[in-house]
Amino acid sequence: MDDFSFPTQLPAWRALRMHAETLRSLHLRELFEQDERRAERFSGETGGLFLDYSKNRIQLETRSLLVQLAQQSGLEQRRQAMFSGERINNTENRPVLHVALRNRSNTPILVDGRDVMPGVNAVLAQMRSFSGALRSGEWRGYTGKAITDVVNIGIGGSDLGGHMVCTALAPFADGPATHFVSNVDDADIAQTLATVNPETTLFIIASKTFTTRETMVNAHTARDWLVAAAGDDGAVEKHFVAVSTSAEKVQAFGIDTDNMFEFWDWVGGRYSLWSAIGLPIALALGMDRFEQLLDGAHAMDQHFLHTPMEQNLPVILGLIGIWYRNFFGYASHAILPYANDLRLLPMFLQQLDMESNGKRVTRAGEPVDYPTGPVIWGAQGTNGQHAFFQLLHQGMEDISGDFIVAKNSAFDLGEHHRILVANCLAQTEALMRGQTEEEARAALKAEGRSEADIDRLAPHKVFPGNKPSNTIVLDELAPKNLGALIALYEHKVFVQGVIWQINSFDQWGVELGKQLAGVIERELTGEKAAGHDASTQMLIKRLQR
Ligand code: G6Q
Repeated sequence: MDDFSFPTQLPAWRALRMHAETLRSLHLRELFEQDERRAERFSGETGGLFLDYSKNRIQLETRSLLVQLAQQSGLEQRRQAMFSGERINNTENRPVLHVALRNRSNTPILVDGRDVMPGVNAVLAQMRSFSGALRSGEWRGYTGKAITDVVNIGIGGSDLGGHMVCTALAPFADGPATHFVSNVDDADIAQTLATVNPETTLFIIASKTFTTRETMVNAHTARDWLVAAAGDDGAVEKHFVAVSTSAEKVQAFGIDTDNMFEFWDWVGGRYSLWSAIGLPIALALGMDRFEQLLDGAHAMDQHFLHTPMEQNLPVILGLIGIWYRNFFGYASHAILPYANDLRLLPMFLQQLDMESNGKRVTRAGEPVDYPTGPVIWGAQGTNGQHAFFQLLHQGMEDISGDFIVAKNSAFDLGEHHRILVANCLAQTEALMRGQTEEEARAALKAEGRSEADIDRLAPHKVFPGNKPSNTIVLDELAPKNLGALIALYEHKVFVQGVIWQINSFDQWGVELGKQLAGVIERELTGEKAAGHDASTQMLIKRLQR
């Protein structure tokens, strides 16, 4: 399986390089003019998601060459390897099985000859019974009151997914209010604790390892706060639960393992919202809706597994990303949800994509000589239009984007939703078409400007256009299609990692800073600082208290 040839040596890569030359000079306007069936040729649908990728700098030949690249890269085999529990995370020697967490068909998935599904199902059952008890008021705090607020304490993968989904599905929430504390900055926990009541608050300590410094410090602060209010630590068992792979560490912290939700080392942090890390989602929305989220992701998994590549949406999105990154030199990709409740999606996808594919050696450890993961960033529309869209339209960077919009709104207040949708479509069209100097002049003339004004202003009103985007349309923003949307991106990232021949499932880059922080933390308390560069040394001195 692991015979590493660089993608740049594959025949399809060479063919794509030549093909890119013919497309470089073609404007998207021309591509639309040349083919009146372009929109239908370059769009597809699955699981309540419609993808229009026709506003990309591609032709039919591009798609078929990109699919050949995927085939020559061994995508089918590696996809099979992931779904069947092989240890594809080779540097940590682990399988990668977030797909097992939402394997609603319940077919066995074996790791070392043992089916993981009974364990997955047992934790789902535990989540169902706990969320039922808490939401119904049967589970009570230390003074006998029902729980009204849930504070999730976790960071990175143990924070972003749950936080994003709870925000995205807020209109469906009918349980306790959820809060997310992640930053070690005391401003985060202090401001959250100021809004909740110890008698009615449940803390979820979410940490795969149960050693993450930020999470442990926040967890201890929360525990002290509760114990101070309750008068003794007997209250802890009613107000603290843990989600972790380590029963010993959970116990050492003082949380009863009866109140612990297990997950497994084959779930990567940034892929873990489908596990008990999703407990805040189940508490806020109910277990039925959490399972709808899983259903949507499972449907996307099946689509990814079984659909021919040319119609396979995660494959297509991944390949288009490769096309711009490696053949046109685009360095960044924007995530632009036209749905206010999806405002945390750019941040979530930033971790998913950048932590997975921000790599510089192949799975075998050989340095790559081609660009890998792009910078992922973005914000919700229409807000972004009034902030950074200027650079998308007229700046010197080439940036591709994904626009995500729902057909229906959960609120349906008058004209709001129509205006939102109109802006989304207008932006993709404007980015694609641009505005020629001739058009700019005609528009100025129509405004009644003088010839001198027209000469002066026209250059500023030229938009080059030819800026590519994908548009993803959801029927509505609901648990099932949100599950499908997240899984779509997970598999897109997987596809790209396979083509770049990197390990998308480790994150060694996070470690170096962690180690150094431990040393500096001691030095800030007064221990003599040594072995730093002059800049760091000076700053330690300045920040010592
Ligand atoms: C995700 C990363 C990282 C991780 C956090 C929290 O893929 O590994 O973001 O989730 O560092 O780790 P713990 O869950 O172990 O506290």
